[in-house]
Amino acid sequence: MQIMKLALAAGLAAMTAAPALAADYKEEYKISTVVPAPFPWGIAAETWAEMVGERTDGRIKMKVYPGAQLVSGDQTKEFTAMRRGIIDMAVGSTINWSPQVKELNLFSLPFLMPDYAAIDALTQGPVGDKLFEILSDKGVVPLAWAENGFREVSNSQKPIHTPEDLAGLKMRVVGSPLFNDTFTALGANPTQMSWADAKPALTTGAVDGQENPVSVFAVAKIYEVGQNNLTLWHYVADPLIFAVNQDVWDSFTPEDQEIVRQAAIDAGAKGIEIAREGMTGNDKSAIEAIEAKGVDVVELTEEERQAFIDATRGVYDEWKEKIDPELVDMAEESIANR
Ligand code: X2X
Repeated sequence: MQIMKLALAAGLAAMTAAPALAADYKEEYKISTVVPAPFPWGIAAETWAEMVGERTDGRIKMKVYPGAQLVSGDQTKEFTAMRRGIIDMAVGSTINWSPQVKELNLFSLPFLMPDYAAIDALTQGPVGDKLFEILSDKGVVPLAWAENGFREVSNSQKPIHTPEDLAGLKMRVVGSPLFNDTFTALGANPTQMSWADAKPALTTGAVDGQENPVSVFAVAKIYEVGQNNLTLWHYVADPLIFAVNQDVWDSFTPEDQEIVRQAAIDAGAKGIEIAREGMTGNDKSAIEAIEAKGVDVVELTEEERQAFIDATRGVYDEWKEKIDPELVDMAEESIANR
């Protein structure tokens, strides 16, 4: 009898603990991204969802909705939608959230980050902490970083070695007026457009060129729509941020919050690794694969790159003021000490 009572008590305790809490959870949590797997960005988001599913024994089910479809394809509305709870979570580019979070324009300051170590010095240092504080004050819970990548410039007209080569080219850009200013300073003719509209515009020749990481250029097969010139100028890079709407976050138990956070960190690390694959040191296979598609890939000399830095210096100074001079100082210091 005593044993039965104990067994019954233990059974009741087991029944009330996990399932009662899980009952408050939604059937599905929607993660917004712009691109799906096999883009590194989509893989990062998928990995997050998988890890959370496994580590919570299915208590939290997350699903990736690519193409910014939860905001009708307008990627610059993603942050607002997440803040308002129209979408639950996102793995989003700093570029796409910069219209609402001006400090995220930091990563789009032309030629701020010379190499991958510089990106890491920002996201993994005091600048990253500060940006997460700013996001937290805006009703979302930032968890971890991943990476879209260094954005390189392509076009259908000619190899680009100097700012003069960009003169008059119609360029598709996205996200922030900072991009308009940068390309205007270089003599190009920039036009803002979503990712959904970009490939059609390249296909019809409505625009001559675009800028995106090599991984996006390759997976989206941008070389198939006449973009046979690609210049590796590393002018900006867009990290990705994993974040969750505040109310959704608050609805999770502390234990599950920890799982969701750690999974974002782990998925982010994997995403960064994939985003950089074939891009560095002895392994340039990602770039060689593009060359094999008939793309003329230009790597700028230090001198050539300097000409672009000089031509965009005024834009950098002007936007440093707009973004937050102290934050940009902190970023410059983190990069100098990397
Ligand atoms: O639209 C783009 O260029 C993309 C896919 O890189 C972003 O979402 C910033």
